[in-house]
Amino acid sequence: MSNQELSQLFNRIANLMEIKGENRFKILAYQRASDSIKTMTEDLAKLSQEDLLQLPGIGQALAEKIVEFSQTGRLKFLTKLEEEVPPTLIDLLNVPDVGPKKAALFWKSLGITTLEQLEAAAKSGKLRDLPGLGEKSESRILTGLQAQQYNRKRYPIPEAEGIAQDWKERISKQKGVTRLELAGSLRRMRQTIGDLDLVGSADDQAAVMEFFTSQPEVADILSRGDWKSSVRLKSGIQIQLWLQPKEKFGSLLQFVTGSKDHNVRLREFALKRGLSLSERGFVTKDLKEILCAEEELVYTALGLPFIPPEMREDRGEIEAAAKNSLPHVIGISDINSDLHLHSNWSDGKNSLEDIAEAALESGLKLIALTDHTISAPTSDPDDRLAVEQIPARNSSIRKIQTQMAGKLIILNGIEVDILPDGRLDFPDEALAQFDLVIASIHLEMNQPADQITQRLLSAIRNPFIDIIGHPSCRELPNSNGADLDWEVIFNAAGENGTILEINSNPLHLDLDDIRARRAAESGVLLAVNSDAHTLQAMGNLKYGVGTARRAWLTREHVINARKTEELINWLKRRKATARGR
Ligand code: DGT
Ligand code: CA
Repeated sequence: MSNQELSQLFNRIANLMEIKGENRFKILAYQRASDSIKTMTEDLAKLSQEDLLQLPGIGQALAEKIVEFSQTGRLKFLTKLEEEVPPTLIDLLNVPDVGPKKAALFWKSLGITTLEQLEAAAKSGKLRDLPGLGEKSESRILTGLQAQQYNRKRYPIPEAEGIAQDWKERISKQKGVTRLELAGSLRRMRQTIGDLDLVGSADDQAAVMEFFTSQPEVADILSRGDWKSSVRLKSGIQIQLWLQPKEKFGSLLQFVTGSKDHNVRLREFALKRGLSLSERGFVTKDLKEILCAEEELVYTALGLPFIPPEMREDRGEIEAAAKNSLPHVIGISDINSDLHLHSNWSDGKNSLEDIAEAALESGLKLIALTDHTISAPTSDPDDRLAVEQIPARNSSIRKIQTQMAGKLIILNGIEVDILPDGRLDFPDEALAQFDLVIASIHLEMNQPADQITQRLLSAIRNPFIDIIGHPSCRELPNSNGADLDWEVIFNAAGENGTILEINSNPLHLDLDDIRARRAAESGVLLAVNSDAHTLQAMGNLKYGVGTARRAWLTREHVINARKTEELINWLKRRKATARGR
């Protein structure tokens, strides 16, 4: 138990007491304690009750609670309070214009306990007639709620995936659970994840829901029912669990995988064919049910081929499926090369040997070792490769190429920096000796659109450059990256035959799905690379593949999903052109 946790706990108590309408002085005592604990330097968990009493603002009642919480991890007083006041009401206090009094009013007069219910009430005009409110106040609350939703934290895929897998395993082990799958944005491999969705089938749904909502990590139960429950964990992330009998599991999985827009379009498509579609199955015009135990059957019933989850964003996939012209998107097993890897010759953690072994083990046929050059902003200057070190690195690479001959093709590559003025930090003569050259921007990403577009264009037009690494330089979940004129970039990359990367680092996923699709439509060739600096990060390729699938890319569009001979011939032709200039 940290002081921070304790401070939050007292703040929570004060808020709940205020909503309940408790004595003002009692509330103030908790509020003050919460504030002062935040700034205390000694660890309160380690102090005895006597020592605690010496601290400013800590009286008998508070000292006892600190001791109880540090010894048991629980507080009976809070548990009781949470039975009296639904704890989800605290969320309402973050909405502009809503304080404890209004939260209490919404709860007591309209039965509102969650943000979702508050939004629904505001939308249907139910708040304006309450005492002390009005149309203006209602509209401010609605705007505030919508802004808040927009800002709600989103999680990088691996973090969300780790938590979801853990819960999937736990719930799967419960008695009578016959199916359990991850759905929602995680299954669609959206670039960031808002909340987690699990779907399943179980003999005793109520028992599984009881298990789900009573896990120790659960901070709040947002809703609870036999077929859908929603919780928020202490870490802040929310999880929804949806259950249906196994004969309806396919419909449920399809529905919860989403996206919402895809579902809306699919329902319209079904209606035109006389079928009403829901998460429970289809109903025909003469009220007969069609149940789908498997997800494929939902699409089959509509005369459609299966649509991969990553494509379900209402970006033309249903229309394409209806015409039987859905592209055959790439899968992870199509990726036979990784063209962006860092070793300990720059800021990577591993030796060339270890990387080669790991690549071989993961089934890759070809890798390019692409260490950073001198200007890359790694923390340590020793982590950058200078021109003078190239001969020594070349001979190390030759050694490993010989060792791996016949098993793994190893290309001697480099990742150069595109400097703020558009020049590269290695001269063309130095670049000419490499099998493969990536150029990337790492510094001064905030230049005006014109300038940074020109900067990237100079690299795209340089025949010694084969690939542009992480073209937008964005950092998820928040930054959008450089302000580039994308159409100009795509046209230039297409004309010059320069490859644009889909960087698979889950904090980049750059190009993103929409840009990658647009690039491919403009005739640009792409490469899905890991940009790994550790052996573990070599496994990130699956996230880049997820983005490529969301971008509707086929093997034709992705150079490292084509045969290795094709890749090598492509590079040979490019080098010949560069030398001929
Ligand atoms: P997220 O959580 O923001 O990353 O995105 P999703 O796609 O996981 O969305 P979420 O969690 O709000 O809902 C999960 C799925 O449930 C969604 O992908 C489709 C389905 N769904 C939710 N609400 C609706 C709705 O109003 N209509 C339809 N047709 N489907 C919905
Ligand atoms: Ca979700």
